Amino acid sequence: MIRGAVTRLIVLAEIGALAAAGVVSGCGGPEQKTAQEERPAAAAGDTVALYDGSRAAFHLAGANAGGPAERTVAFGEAGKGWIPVAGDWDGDGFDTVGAYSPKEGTFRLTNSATGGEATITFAFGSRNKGWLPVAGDWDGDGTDTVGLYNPNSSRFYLTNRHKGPADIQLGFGGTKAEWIPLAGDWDGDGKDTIGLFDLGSSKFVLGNRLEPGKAEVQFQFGSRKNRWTPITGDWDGDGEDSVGLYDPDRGRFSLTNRLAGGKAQMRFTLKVTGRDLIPLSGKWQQQ
Ligand SMILES: [Ca+2]
Ligand SMILES: [Ca+2]
Ligand SMILES: [Ca+2]
Ligand SMILES: [Ca+2]
Repeated sequence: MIRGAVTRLIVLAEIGALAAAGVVSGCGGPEQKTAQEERPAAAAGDTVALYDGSRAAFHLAGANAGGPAERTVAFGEAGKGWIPVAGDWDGDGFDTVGAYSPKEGTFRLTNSATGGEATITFAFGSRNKGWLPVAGDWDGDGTDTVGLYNPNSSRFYLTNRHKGPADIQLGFGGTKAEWIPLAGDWDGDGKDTIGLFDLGSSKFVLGNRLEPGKAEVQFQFGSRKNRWTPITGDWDGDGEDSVGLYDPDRGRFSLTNRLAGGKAQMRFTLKVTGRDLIPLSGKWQQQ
């Protein structure tokens, strides 16, 4: 499931705190791994993707490991400034893509793993106000829906249907930081909630209830110098979402399975060419 809504405005640099470790592996056992075994296994949980808005192309990773994208899905129109989203819009267990046009205030979503025409289109939010999309299963019914975050008021507007108006509204985080909105199931109770990432401090601030108030989980992951782009997902498939960062200069993802600071557990580059790539994540249907 997705969730890191992201803007092109985000300029990012480098995390000094992350060690040069790739996927964490156990201590070396006696057996030698064959080349076959060393290939990344099909992912148990969510994997990353990169959206190229100039080509309206979503490049989906088959595993959270270095290499080329497993599949490229064409969806939407190129060069429109759309922001990508992903979610399980029909509750079949797999995430598919979508996009939000801040200019039009319109979501376009597809249930097809191969993209194509939008299955669901609806207006939501204010036009031209710079609102940012999120997606999640707010009511825990197994189907993801969308939401919007207004950076000017630090307010979320979430809907449980594939249309507006919002069923849930809440203020979260205040307006003093450069927040990027997030969503995920941080506590594994089957319901997604919201969170924020502060670009200026590389701090994640997450809530487990869709109510205004104090964040239950706060931690710094990555370096405050970097301004990398946040993403969220259940990388290990244990039912709880955690976070990650994307470094657009090096095209590198740094993911963790914990809601805490420290070293990334997975660090890899998804080999995709293109400029202004926006990261996202989901449980993609394997080919
Ligand atoms: Ca689906
Ligand atoms: Ca739902
Ligand atoms: Ca939850
Ligand atoms: Ca997890």
